[in-house]
This record gives sequence, structure tokens and C-alpha cells, in this order.
Amino acid sequence: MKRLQDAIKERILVLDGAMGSLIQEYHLTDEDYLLSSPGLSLQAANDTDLLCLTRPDVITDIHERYLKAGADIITTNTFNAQAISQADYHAESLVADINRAGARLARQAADRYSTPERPRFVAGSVGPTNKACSMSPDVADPARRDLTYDQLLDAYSVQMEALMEGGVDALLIETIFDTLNAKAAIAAALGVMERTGRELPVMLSVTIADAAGRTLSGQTLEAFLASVSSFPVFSVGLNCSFGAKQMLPYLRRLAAMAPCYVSAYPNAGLPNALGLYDETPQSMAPQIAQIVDEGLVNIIGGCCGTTPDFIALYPPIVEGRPPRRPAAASVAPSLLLSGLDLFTPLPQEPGQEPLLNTIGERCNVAGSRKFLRLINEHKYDEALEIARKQVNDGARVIDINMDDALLDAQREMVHFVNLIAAEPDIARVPMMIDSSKWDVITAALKCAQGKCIVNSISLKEGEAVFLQRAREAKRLGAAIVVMLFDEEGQATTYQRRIDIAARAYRLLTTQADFPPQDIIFDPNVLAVATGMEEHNAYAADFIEATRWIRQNLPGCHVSGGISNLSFAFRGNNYLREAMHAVFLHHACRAGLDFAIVNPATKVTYDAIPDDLRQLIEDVILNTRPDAADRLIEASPQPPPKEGESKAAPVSPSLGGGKGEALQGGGTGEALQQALITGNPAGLEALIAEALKVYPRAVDIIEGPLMDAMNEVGQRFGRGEMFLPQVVKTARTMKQAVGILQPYIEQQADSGGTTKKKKVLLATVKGDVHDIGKNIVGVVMACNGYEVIDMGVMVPAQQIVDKAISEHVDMIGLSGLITPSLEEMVNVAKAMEKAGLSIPIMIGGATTSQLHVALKIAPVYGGPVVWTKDASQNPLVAQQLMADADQVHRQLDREYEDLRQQYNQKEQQKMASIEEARRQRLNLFDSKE
Ligand code: THG
Repeated sequence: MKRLQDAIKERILVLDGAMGSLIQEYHLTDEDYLLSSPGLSLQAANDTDLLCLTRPDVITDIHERYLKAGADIITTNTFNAQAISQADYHAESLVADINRAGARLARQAADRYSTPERPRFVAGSVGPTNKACSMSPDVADPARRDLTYDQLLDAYSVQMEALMEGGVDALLIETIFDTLNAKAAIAAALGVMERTGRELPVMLSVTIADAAGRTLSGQTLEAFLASVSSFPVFSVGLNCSFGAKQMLPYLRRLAAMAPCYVSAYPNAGLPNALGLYDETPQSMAPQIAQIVDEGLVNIIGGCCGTTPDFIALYPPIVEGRPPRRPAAASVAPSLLLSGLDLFTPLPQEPGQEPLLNTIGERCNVAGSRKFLRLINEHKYDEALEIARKQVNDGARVIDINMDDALLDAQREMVHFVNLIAAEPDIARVPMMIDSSKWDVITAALKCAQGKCIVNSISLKEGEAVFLQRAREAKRLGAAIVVMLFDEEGQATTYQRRIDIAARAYRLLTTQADFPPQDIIFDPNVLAVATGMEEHNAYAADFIEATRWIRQNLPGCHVSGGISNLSFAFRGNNYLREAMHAVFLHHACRAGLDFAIVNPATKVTYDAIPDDLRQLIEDVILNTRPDAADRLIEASPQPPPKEGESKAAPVSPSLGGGKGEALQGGGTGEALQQALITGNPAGLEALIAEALKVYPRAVDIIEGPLMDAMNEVGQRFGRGEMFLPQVVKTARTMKQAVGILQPYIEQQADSGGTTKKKKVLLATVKGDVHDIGKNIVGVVMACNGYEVIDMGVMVPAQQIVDKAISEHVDMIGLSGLITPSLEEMVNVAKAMEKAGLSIPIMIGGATTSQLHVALKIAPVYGGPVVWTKDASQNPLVAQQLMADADQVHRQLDREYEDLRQQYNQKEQQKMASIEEARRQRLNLFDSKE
């Protein structure tokens, strides 16, 4: 027997007409519905799907009338047969039976009318349910949802499995009014097929809700198509709501774009004032003929108000007509994304200035203090304003990230994504769901009707996890960012970047059947001009890797988080923006087509003064080894605007305040000056002087040198010094310690303590970021510590074992992503269990003193110190080595205060949120 997939290539197929209007002709009574199931509510007398069980003769008769009329495909009487709709009738337990019976009745009827030349097919009817998954049922509470994706997925899975058991040839997901409901239905279909090992065509049919051609949930047809573009869809079409005439313009749009077969089954016109349909079979036929003549469809049929008399006129219309060919199979498919509107990447014209698809970075609790504060204080209206402003500033996609140690990231993400759905001017653009927690990403995707971008997956945890997440993202209808990490860690060189990209591409396209156009590689934008030579080639290598990826991995895209580039210059926004502009100028020409940026950025490449642009270009393109120094030296400030006086540049001069630091007179001061400016010239002489003043060489380190480092740390904290300057000072410190070393050793022989203290450093399990940790390593080594660096992704037990076998004096734990915070707690617990009490230093972007106080310190008996940045480590270490107990006691007091303050604030916060809620409710009450 020929399959549906073959028949549709040969001719236009006719689908049956309405079921409901025919059932009325049989004048059924309540008993007809309730016959076999006495437990049902009387309401069930409206539940026509029940007739599959109670009056199979009626349903069979209707199927046969449509088959006689010439329908090639008949649809089962199961439109509402899932647990969500059936709950209204207390008939949830009958769902599987209804669908199995419904499918069998249609199957038997179709088989009776099938001939080898003209097989008849059964499409299992799957309606949208009576609830919308992406809309709130309550205007006062836009984030509320009465139905979740997972509930829908479960309900549809039961329905579809039973339909398949009953023998349908295809699953028809119809009258789609909310794309999120449809995505759940498609995922259910794919899931059931995977479990049962049987594949069936999935047919989609959308209903348009307004004159603007949008669905009830607000998407344009094009946006809808983008939302389902990840799925293997057999056909897509329109049904219900409109008559054929009104449907025509939308059908043209659909047919122009749909990469699959197209169907249409319009109503018998628009319902009149009495809810009846005015079209007759004779008035309808010419309208159907026009649709067919224009070559728009592969399947044509009828919806509300149509009867076998209508359908009988359709076969002659399609007879001999060539079926429509799916659109544009010849051109390479493009990345399609959507919010309420369609997103396609901006066209890159050869010879023209490349166009960048900007992704707004500001809705990120890790990247914006303001956004973090607003989310923390539940000021969602203001948080939404940040999203809105980005869209107004030209963001084509918005990135959303709720990864913060003290937030319930999943709850906040779901809440925010749901809130955005109620803001059409924000929801029109696609979302990029940014989290290092996979569960947060999937939870967010289950709230979005548009096609989102997952940010991100990587090979960090190996191929199996990578592929599994890619498949899950695809099943949820999303495109993906692939960060160039592997089991070894982050790719920081050109070669590692392209090797990992090639491997990821091969795996995705061959093992996960992932569409190349839905892959966005992120070759890691890393901070340059940090003062570490190893970082000099980061930007240039990113650009070259981008070029290679675009030339060698067809179809895919490249993106990056641009603001990372200039982290070394925090505090100098003008310079940061100028660096971003120069970087983008070159990266775009190499093929970068997406970028996560601040869309409000004003500095453009052309507006940067030539000399400054040259300095920045030297850094970005890594053209000379002293590029970073020259840029730092220039300490660029924005060109003065008219009427404004130029801000005084910040210069690292040593200025008063720290009287104590000046102990040792002029010598100490000069030595400090040398350290703070990172200028090693004359260091030997200065130390020789100091050795005359200070009794012991160690005193010089513990006195003026440490004070200088302290001052550096504070200035860095105030934004008066940049990271490269800090690293430079650490290098000078190292030289100073090197000069002092022989003296210390000599004096140690006469009783001093000189054995180098050992510090163990590790980036915790699950995290591969090590740039910060490596800087700490350099700074600590410069300060005379023996550093044992265990690298990245280090399991807790290995840290404990190493600490014991090496008799280390302290441990530094590093991590950048939020899950690392939990892992740090694990490490502390493992250390406690092993009976250790050596100090732990905690550092990394998402770490905080509050998190240490709330979560880490309480599980460990030794001191746990949070270090704000690498400049702090030597100071903290020195204090710890001098008197750990005293530090510990002080920390305990500080942490206890923090915990109390936090608990108080939380209580106040909850109280004020509760109060706001009460006021809102009052508002609505009084409106009524
Ligand atoms: N690749 C991918 N995703 C990413 C990144 C990436 N997501 C996060 C990040 N990197 C991109 N987003 C930001 C957001 C803000 C900043 C940097 C990157 C930033 N913020 C300022 C700061 O920290 O100095 C502003 C601080 C404030 O306003 O409070 O620089 O690389 N796939």
C-alpha cells in the first residue's frame, strides 16, 4: 500500500470536512454520550469525542460519508481527547480509550474505501486544548500560567500514543492558537515515535486570530514557521476562523516560505450573527479553485460549517493539478529565530560594510549590577524596562541570565521569560537563554513560544552530554551557542579554537542531525591588555578562528560576548567602548555575524581619534609586544564634549593617607612608589637602602612591600587602576622578593623562618575557567609562595588528597560560573570531613563575601576568606600565615553580621513584596 508520503508527491490530496456540524444532524441525547460511563458529569453531554466509545456507529457513518464524497484523508474524532480538555468532563481516565477507538473507527472506514491506486489515509486529530501555555489567564498577574509545557507534553503523549496504536497514518496538530502548545505537541509526537520506533508524518495547522494575520498568542505566520523550523514537519497550513477568501493572502505568505507541504481547510465562510455559515458548496467551490489554481497547496479540505456536500466538489477541482513544491529547497536554509516576529540574520552583502546582529547583554545579573539589584528586589517592572530599552536601542535578540549564587536562577528565569511574553514590544524579538545550569535553560525554553537561542553548550563534559543537550535543545525548538571548550578546558589559542569547532560541528551534524544554520560558535572573547603576555594574542586569535570557522564549517554562525574583551579597563567606559568598536570592526570582516553587546554603546570605529585607534588596533591585532603598555600609558579619556571640561586622568601617584605605610622613612616610601607604579628601575638600590633601615629582610616584605600591595588592591577596587597595572606591580614585587631572597635565607640560618609557604590552587569541578586563577598563581609566586596549580575541573577529593600529601599551607579555590559556588561548598565539606582546617581562599567572578558567609564558612572549621580579586590574595595570605586564628575569629564576627543583615533584608523584602501584591489586588478590586 502506498504511503501518505508517496501519494502527496503525485497529487493534491483532499481532506475531510467538519465533524461537529454533522454530529448535530444525528439528534443525539444525553444518554448517547453517557451510555457506557455512568460516572461522568452531565456536562459530558457536550463531549463529542466520547462518541468514539458510546456511538461508534455515528462516527463511522460520518467518516464514510466523507470517504464517499472523495476525501483522501479523514480525521479522527479526537480533537479534544487529551487530559487537559477532558478534565472539564471528569473524563481524563478515558483519554487513551477514546483515541484508540477513534483511530480504529477511522482506520476501518478508510481501509474499506482504499484501493491500491487510491489509498485513503487517517490523520489523528490533535487539538490545541482549551488553555494557552504562553499566556496568563489573569491580567493582574501576567506571569501566571495555568498550564505548563510539561503538563501538555504528558497529556499529548498519552493521546498520540493511543492514536498510533489505533492505526493513524499521520498526526494532525490542528487549530493551533498558541505556538507553545504546538511545540509541546510536536515534542510529544517525536517522543512517542522515538519510544515506539515508528515514524509518522506530523502535520500542523494554524488558526489566525486577527486581521493582522497573527495567532491568538500574537505571532505572525512567519514567526510561527521559525518557531517550528527545528522540527521535521510534513505539512503546515491554515484552518478554521476564516473563510477561503479571507484565508487567501495568508496562505500565499505561508506557501512562499514553508519548506514543507502546505494544507488549507477553511470554514464555510465567516460565521454570521447567528453563528451559522453562509457559504454553500456552490459558492465555496470557486474560492477553493482559486487556492488550487494559484498552486498554493498540497492538501485542501474543510473546517467548521463544511459538510460532505462541500467536500464532494473538491476532488474535481484538484484533479490533474500539479501539487505545490515545497519552497526554496534549492537555497541553503537560513537561521530562523522568532519572538512574536520573525528574525532572520541581516544579509551580508559582498563588498559592503558587514552587518552585525546585536544581542543585548544588559538583562544579565552577572553582567549588570543594576539588573541584579532589580531582580533581587523583585522590581520586575524596572527590569523589563532594561529589556525594552535594549530592543529600542536596536538589539535584535536579548540575552537573559539569572545565574547568581543567591538567586533561585530557575525561578527568576521562568518568571522573567513569562513576564516578557506579556510585553509585545519586548517579546517581538527572540530571546537568548543564558545560563550555566542546563535545567535553567530547559525551563526557560518551555516558557517561550518563539524560537530561542540556547547559551550555551560545549564539549566541557564530553561528547555524550554535549550531544544529549544538543538533541534536547532541538527537541525544544532552539538554536544553540557552542562555546569552544572541551574536556581540557577553554580554547584560548587559534589552533585549539578551530580544532574544537571542527569537532563540535562534525558531532552535531553527523550524530545529532543538528541543522548547521542553527549552530552559533562562540570562540571565547577573552580580556586582552591584562598585563600578562599569554593574553596578548587572545583577540587576534579569536578573529582568525572566526575567519576559519566561517570558511570551513558551512552554514554556521559566529558570536561572542564582546564586553569581556575590555575587562582590564573596568571603570574607563570610553576606552572599553572604543576597544569593542575596533574589535568588532575587524571581527565582522572576518565573519563574526552575532555579538552580545550593550546596544546603547555610542562609540563608533570612525569616531575614535586616529592615534588612539592605532594604539587599540595594536592591542587587538597583537602587532607589537608593548602594545598593551602603550595603551595603558595613554590612559585614554573621551574627547571633551562641547561645554564640558576634560576629566582629569587618573594617575597612579602615591598620595598620603597611609602614614603607617611610610615607616622606614624615605626609603620605604620610594620602594612603595616603585611597586605601586610597577616600575622596577632602581629597585636594587632602593632595597639596598632599605636593608640598612630594617633589621630583617622579611620585615621589608611584610612592611613596605605588603603595604604597597595593599594600596594597589584598594586602588584597583576603586577603579583607579587597571588589571594590567596590578599584574605589573606583582611582577615588580617578584623582583623585589628575588633580590631579598638571599638575605632572607642567610638570616634564616640564624633562626628566622623562611621555608616557602605552599598554596594549592584549583578551579573546581564543573568549571574550566582559569584565567583568574592563573593570575592569582603569578601574583602569589611573585610574592614568594610556592604555588601548586592543579588546573581546572578538579574534583573535591583530589584537592583534599593533594592538600594532605603536599602539606600545603592554604588552598585557593576558583570558579567563574554559578554551579561552581555549590562545588566550592562541596570542597569545603570534603576538607572538613578529612579533618583539615587550613585556610581556604575563594575567588572568581560569581563568588561573593555574602555567599562565603552564608554557604561556605558554615560548613568548614577553618578560615574561609573571600578575595575580591587577584591583588588581594598575597595580602590575605600574609595575614593568614601571620595569625590564622585571629583572622578566623574576625571573619566569624563579620560573617555572623552579614548573615543577620541578610536575613533581615530578606524578611523586609518579602514583606514589601507581599505589601505590593496586596496593593495590586486592592487596585483590581476597586476597579470592579
Ligand atoms: N559568550 C556567551 N555568552 C556570554 C558571554 C560570552 N554571556 C555573558 C557574557 N559573556 C556577555 N555579557 C556581558 C555582560 C556585561 C558585561 C560583560 C559581558 C560587562 N559588564 C560591565 C562590567 O562588568 O564591568 C558592567 C557592570 C555593570 O553595569 O554593573 O562588562 O562571552 N556565549
